[in-house]
Amino acid sequence: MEEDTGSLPQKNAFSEWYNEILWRADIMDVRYPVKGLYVWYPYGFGIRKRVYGILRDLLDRDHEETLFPLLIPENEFMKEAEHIKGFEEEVYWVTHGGTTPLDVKLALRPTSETAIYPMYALWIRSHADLPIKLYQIVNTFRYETKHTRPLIRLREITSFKEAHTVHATWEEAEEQVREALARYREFYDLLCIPVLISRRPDWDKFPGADYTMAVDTIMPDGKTLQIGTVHHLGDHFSRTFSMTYEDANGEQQFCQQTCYGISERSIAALISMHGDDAGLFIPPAVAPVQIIIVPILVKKRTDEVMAAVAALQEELQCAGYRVRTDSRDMRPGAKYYYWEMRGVPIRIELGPRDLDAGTVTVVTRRGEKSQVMRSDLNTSLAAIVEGIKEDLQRTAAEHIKNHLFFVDDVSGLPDAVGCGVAAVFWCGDRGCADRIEEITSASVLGTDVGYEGIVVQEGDCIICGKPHSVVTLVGRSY
Ligand code: 5CA
Ligand code: ZN
Repeated sequence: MEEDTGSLPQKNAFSEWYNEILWRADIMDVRYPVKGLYVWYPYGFGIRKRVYGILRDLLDRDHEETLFPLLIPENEFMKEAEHIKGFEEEVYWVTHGGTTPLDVKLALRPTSETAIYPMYALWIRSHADLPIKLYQIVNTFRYETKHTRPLIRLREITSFKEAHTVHATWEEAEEQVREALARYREFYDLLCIPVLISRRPDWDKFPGADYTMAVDTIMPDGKTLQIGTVHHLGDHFSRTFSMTYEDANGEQQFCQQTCYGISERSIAALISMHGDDAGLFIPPAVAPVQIIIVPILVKKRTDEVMAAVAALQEELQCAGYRVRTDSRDMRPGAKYYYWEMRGVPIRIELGPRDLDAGTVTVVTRRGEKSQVMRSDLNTSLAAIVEGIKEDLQRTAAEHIKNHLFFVDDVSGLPDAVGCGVAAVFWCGDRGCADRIEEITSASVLGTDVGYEGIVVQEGDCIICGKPHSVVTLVGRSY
């Protein structure tokens, strides 16, 4: 790993901060010699492991995990017209096996509809086989032409969680969309990341979907990041892949489907939302190291302190914490700096003075310091962990509140969108949306907005004045 030299740019220079923290905090090495492909450092992968552990737990309640092949034959990939059109510029093709040209070209999956649905067609016979709710966590490939960025816009998405469900009726699929959104909300709650949910305009929906619901958050620079999507696929794919079931009356019906995905953008959001000028701040639930113990050593009493530190580490481990001791031969201050950069939520210092007083010194990543009786440590730590979670949630909620503006006059639109996200009334007309996008150089993100701060109501379209227009979000997005 790299030597720490110089300091982290301030977080308000977000783009520089983001690029630097990725290597300073051992998340990603961006020097891999293929554009859009990056390498996880083990520490970053440790965060990923816990974040995806939470996602798995949430889905495993009523989904099953599976694994489909990476390669998709051209003939399957080319079946669904809209889907092809949406992805044709982004697909990597495998054309040769060694020096032999392949009879059928193979696509590296950009997403797995066309890998999974031909198999679903074989599996589904009757209504008794439904619903199906499967997911996989895999790598997918997209030849992105927009500016690539680690964790945000990748050409190999390493951590693509995609769920694919099949239902008997359109309404049941719609219910699944709602459930998936609720599950995503729960996921991001656990990561202390507030989200804005909205229905993407028709021209921005997933290729082959009836409609797309998107989960966005607001990054430190006020730009939005789409950190999840849930698509109602209707029967678009089931018609092309002949996915039918026999209903209770013995008639063949087309299946109704949904799919929904989350990528390592969830980790980009985690890093960006909670980090500060000193580095990362990882919520305890997903921190690879939750507690770092730093022994304060004074020559004469080194052995005594080290013995107490070993006992403490053992005790905390037994209590279920992910804990490490930093016994490197370095100044304590340098160790503090090191672990703050990596976002460890709790530091415990233990030195001769603590020994004498029967205490330890607990310092949160926010810098709150307390002297805790060794005998009360377990109870105190539980409260401190809870306090950290609340702190992160509160700070993140503030951030969203401070970057979301109600705008009812066109003249206020550019400024609002320059700082964050604007909520405006929009009639649903494409021409008015184009005008909004022209004025702001931003995008209409969507309607049917789900965010507690927005009491959805009707008003006059900000462009044409048409009454009974609905709230829509406008923002610059990554
Ligand atoms: N098949 C559907 C649902 S699984 C699908 O592919 N939807 S998607 O295209 O919207 O992708 C799902 C999520 O993956 C997006 O919401 C976004 O958060 C993330 N994502 C999409 N493209 C990239 C990319 N190039 N790099 C990182 N994350 C991405
Ligand atoms: Zn209008």
